Amino acid sequence: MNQGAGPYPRGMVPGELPGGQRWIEVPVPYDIGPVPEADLARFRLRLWGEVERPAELSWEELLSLPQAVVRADFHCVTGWSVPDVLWEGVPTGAVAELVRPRPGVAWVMAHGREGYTTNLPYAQFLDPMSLLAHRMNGVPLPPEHGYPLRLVVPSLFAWKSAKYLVGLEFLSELRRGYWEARGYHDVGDPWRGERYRR
Ligand SMILES: Nc1nc2c(c(=O)[nH]1)N[C@H]1C(S)=C(S)[C@@H](COP(=O)(O)O)O[C@H]1N2
Ligand SMILES: [Mo]
Repeated sequence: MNQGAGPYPRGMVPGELPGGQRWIEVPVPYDIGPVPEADLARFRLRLWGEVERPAELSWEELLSLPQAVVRADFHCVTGWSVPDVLWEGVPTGAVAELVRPRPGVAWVMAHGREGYTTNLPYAQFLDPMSLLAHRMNGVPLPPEHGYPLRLVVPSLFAWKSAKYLVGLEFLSELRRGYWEARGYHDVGDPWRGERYRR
């Protein structure tokens, strides 16, 4: 099962199902509110917090950053997993290079346009599979899956993949996002069964 090397099993072998999960074909949209309107001309991604160079990126500036393609299984804490989702966008490492997080950064808070937030460890934010996706399965992100931009962190449960992404806040101390404040796990590694806090 967990075939990752070292003390922290990554479990990123495609087609392997974490415990307690079952396969379904397409992701079920989950939202805390109505799908927010989006206007690319007015789009801004704010990058702030414990960073050397805070930034605010327009849509064009975002697209001018390095681009990557990731194929990964998508695991939802409610028990479904979708195999082989194709995501295209900016690798999170390119974002970090741009803003230069300070040495003490340990967490990232992702902000969605409708007010959704989720915290994740900086290490998982920086996972080579993590990206700021603007395309899903070969087309622009469908509205209900986060148009125009979403954070995608395949190494963690799907609630960490914030849709309608408008902000990334770099933190040295733990602060909890929407579901984490309601008892969900601060890390959320599906391969470790990190669903809720004890
Ligand atoms: N902005 C925003 N992002 C969000 C959510 C949300 O309500 N708002 N729900 C999360 C939850 S709980 C899950 S399981 C996944 C579901 O992704 P999907 O809607 O693309 O299937 O999105 C996550 N990202
Ligand atoms: Mo969820």
